[in-house]
Amino acid sequence: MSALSEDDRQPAGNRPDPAGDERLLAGNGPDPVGEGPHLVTIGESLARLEGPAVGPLRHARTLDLGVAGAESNVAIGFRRLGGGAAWAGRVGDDEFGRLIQMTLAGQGVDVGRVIVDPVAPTALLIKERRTGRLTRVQYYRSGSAGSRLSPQDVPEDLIRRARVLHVTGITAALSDDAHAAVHAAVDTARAAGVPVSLDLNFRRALWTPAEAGARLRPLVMRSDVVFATEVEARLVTGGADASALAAGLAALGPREAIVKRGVLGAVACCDGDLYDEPAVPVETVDPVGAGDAFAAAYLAERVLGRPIPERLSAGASAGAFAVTVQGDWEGLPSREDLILMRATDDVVR
Ligand code: KDG
Repeated sequence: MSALSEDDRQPAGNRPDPAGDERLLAGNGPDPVGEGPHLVTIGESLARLEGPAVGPLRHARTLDLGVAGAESNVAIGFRRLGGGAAWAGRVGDDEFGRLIQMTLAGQGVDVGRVIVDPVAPTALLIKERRTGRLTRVQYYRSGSAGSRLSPQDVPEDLIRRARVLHVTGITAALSDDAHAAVHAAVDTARAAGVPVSLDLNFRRALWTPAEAGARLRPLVMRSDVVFATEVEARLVTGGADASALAAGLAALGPREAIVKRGVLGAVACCDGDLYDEPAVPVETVDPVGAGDAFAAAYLAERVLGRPIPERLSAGASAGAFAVTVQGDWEGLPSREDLILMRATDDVVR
């Protein structure tokens, strides 16, 4: 079952048009004039500080400054694959807020709907790569500008014209207002026939499993595409293994439920059919951002109407690229990169 038949359910304004798809495939071109971004996402982005090398942070003499944020990572990943993407959120009236806007704009993401909060600061995330495969994260985000996101901040007009709305459980965990903003964005998308994509993205530092389960389950029920790890899937459904969990998620409503399994790949339950996608073996430098990379590539292929196996394959390749590079989004692939990942010989270009 392809997204083309999915799109048959949508109002005419949201159906793919061949010219738009050409522009998407061309990659890195300007956003389609007058169409608005294909993907709209809303959430909190943070300034990111991390040591330059693997090891305890207390021994780092310097810290690298960058940008983090699950939703903005997806926007960048989708943009690198050629789609137009917009990120909406709140940042503080400070240097970190300006860094976030500048970085996303530099990656071609539409930041025209970002709100600069005059009172609250931009949030901060500190990353410690303890080993190549284990990263510890600490937040300084309580009371941040991003956590003050509210339903009034939702860019309804952009969402109505989009091909997909992407939201995550992180934003739903930040505050009651931010949770309401996620639902308001979903309301707008559903009313306009725009597919809703949800990554559960459970963060232990933000809420308990019970709280997360209670708030994420209704969001799953209102989504068309859901991404989760096995642990996250168990917050809202049951199942003996990843396939059963994917089926359990799909039984809550989404037509496409994807359970990501790290080095074991991913399984998906889409319109009742099960799919198994192996991971692409690579050397992991920093695992953070792999899930966002997967979602970005899956959604980029979905918007193009590609069949499920191609969406999953692109997601696995993008996830592999993400973990080979330090940083949450810096390693995200272009279309050309995606093809190279599947090359069987060493490639020099
Ligand atoms: O998925 C990666 C994100 O987790 C990271 O970029 C930062 O949004 C973030 C968070 O809250 O952990």
